[in-house]
Amino acid sequence: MKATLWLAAAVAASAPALATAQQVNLRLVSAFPETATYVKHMLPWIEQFNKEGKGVAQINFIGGPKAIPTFEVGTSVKNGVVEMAMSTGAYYTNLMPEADFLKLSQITIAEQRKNGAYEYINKVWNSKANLVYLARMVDETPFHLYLNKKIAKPDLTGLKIRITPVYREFFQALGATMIQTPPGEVYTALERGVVDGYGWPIHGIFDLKWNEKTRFRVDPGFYNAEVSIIMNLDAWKKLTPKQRAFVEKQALALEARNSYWPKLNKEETERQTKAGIQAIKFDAATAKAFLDQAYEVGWAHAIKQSPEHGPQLRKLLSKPQ
Ligand code: 173
Repeated sequence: MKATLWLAAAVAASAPALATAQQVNLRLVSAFPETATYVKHMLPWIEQFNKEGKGVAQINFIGGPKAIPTFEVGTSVKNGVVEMAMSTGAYYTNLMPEADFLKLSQITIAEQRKNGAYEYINKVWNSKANLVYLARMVDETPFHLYLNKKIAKPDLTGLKIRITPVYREFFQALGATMIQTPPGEVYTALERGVVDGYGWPIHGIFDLKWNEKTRFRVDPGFYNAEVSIIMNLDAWKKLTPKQRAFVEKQALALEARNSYWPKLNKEETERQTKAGIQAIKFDAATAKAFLDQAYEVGWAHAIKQSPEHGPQLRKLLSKPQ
């Protein structure tokens, strides 16, 4: 809370949200540390946004969790402390449980825009959290369980695992003891032996040097990592039609960069092998049961948390049968 208040004062002094009627300045924070792959991926997009948006709209990148702590980013955008953020829904489930459902999507954001999912997501994000869901900038990326102790089957009894809401129901079903931390605290938790492992996507474990403290990766991966740009709804409504069209165009341009992820994921898998991280692989039947269980517990929890939107989102986000 203190950090948020400090930032509120600092940003209020720095740049007014509405500079002129023609050009709007949008302050953006990242829920991920500044050394994360996601920030590296986003910065060239902001550069392009600002180059093409002269006289229309500009993004002012404020920084990462040092400015606003990871799990407070959603509230800060909801309340308009900043206009925009790059975050995953798991970090703002305090606003609405639906935030974390997007990890269960089995179709790409391009397909979600075609089948009505994107529109539905926006209805929920608008009405429940005062947010606009602008662009999904990470897609087609599985999560994995990384471990320092070997397991022979999907049983995490007696193991302490670092989680976020992404993994909670699944790892709990596998018997784990769980500790929630933001990304910025994973290294220390591993170093001190506070945890025996952690959940994270297939990419990015080198960004914060977790490879130094990681011995195993469990295959297969599960779900579909979601990282998106969200925006304060009031700030969105204040945009002129021209500004809105520009922001929408840039949102699509960011999503058009998503072909990057499958390529990176292949490289990162090889990099992990070279770094001595051993894959723990289950036989085909066990792997299938592992994946089925991940989605079953994920959707069961979603529908329990949101009887209104859970079933609809399940239909819209799942692979057509
Ligand atoms: O912190 C996390 O493990 C997490 O929830 C997440 C979600 C999407 C991308 C990367 C991490």
